[in-house]
Amino acid sequence: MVRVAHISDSHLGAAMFQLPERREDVRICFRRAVERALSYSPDILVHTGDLFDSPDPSQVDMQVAIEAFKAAAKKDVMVVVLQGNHDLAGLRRTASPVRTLEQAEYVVSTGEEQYRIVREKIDGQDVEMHMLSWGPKRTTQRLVRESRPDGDINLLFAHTTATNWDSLPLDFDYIGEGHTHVFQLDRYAGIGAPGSTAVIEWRRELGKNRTRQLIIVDAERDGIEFQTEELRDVREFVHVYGLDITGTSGEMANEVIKKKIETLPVRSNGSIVIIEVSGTIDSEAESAIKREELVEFGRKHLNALVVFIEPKWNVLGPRPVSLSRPLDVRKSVTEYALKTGMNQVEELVQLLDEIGVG
Ligand SMILES: [Mn+2]
Repeated sequence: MVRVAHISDSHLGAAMFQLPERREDVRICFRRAVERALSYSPDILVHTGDLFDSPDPSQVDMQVAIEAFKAAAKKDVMVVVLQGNHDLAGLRRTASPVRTLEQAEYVVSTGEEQYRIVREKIDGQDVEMHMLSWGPKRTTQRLVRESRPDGDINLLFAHTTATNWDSLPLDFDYIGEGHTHVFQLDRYAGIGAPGSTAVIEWRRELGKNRTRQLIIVDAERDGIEFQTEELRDVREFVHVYGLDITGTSGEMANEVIKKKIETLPVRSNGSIVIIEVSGTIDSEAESAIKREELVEFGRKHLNALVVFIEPKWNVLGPRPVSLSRPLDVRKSVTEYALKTGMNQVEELVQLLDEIGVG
């Protein structure tokens, strides 16, 4: 049996909302993910790219990666790391920090190439690993399409395959990819994406049914089995969505948001609170919304590290719209309605017909 532990997208160096605390959280999340992965005693630990948030990581982040992979080597775990779009500067024209780790023999990667095949004898089986780092979309798709594995156990690891899962080649026992930051696993097809090891960009990772997981793959000649373990962020996130301020005045909107903050549970110190506010208001109301004051109130009231109000509302109101044919009333009204995001355009046009304008 060959056991693979699959993680991805750690983005060491990333700091949400420019918070230094977050930079440290991301490191802790990565360390924990590797620790959890090693606790399953895998033969291979694969990180499918974006280990670093930038191609020029800090010394500290480099050291964090080195320590984690040294711990893996101590347990005789082979470490495979792909180069992601964040790890690479200008597509292989300059060295990737993953390449630096590879040259120091902490990890196995794709070197100067985008695609590389490595064969290993594990537990008496010929294991063929096809590794695919980040590259141009069409090249990536072609490399996936043309891959011809020929081992007892065949694995494809990609930062992204840039291919729909139902169009991926069937001759691999497991295809593991990264890049999406959200966990997804097709146990029957043998295709998985663990998601990131921390919350990096909350708009991608937070939300209903979105998780980040460690994927453990047990591959044998005659079949494959999976285990998963959720990788929870070390920081608590409170994510509020669906707060609607349609039709309120600015003052009322402030009240609505403040009330919502007051109903939120005060949790552990230092949580990150994100409140998405939606609806349609006029521009006067919008300019009366006191975002800074609300954020400050929320931070104190909830003992939060940060409160972020995401303005997802639409604004109605006077705005310059130039019309192509001002004398064509019907056309102008339709254009105006479309450009200002008015609802019920069709009804409006029908009404114009009925009253004989057009
Ligand atoms: Mn990424």
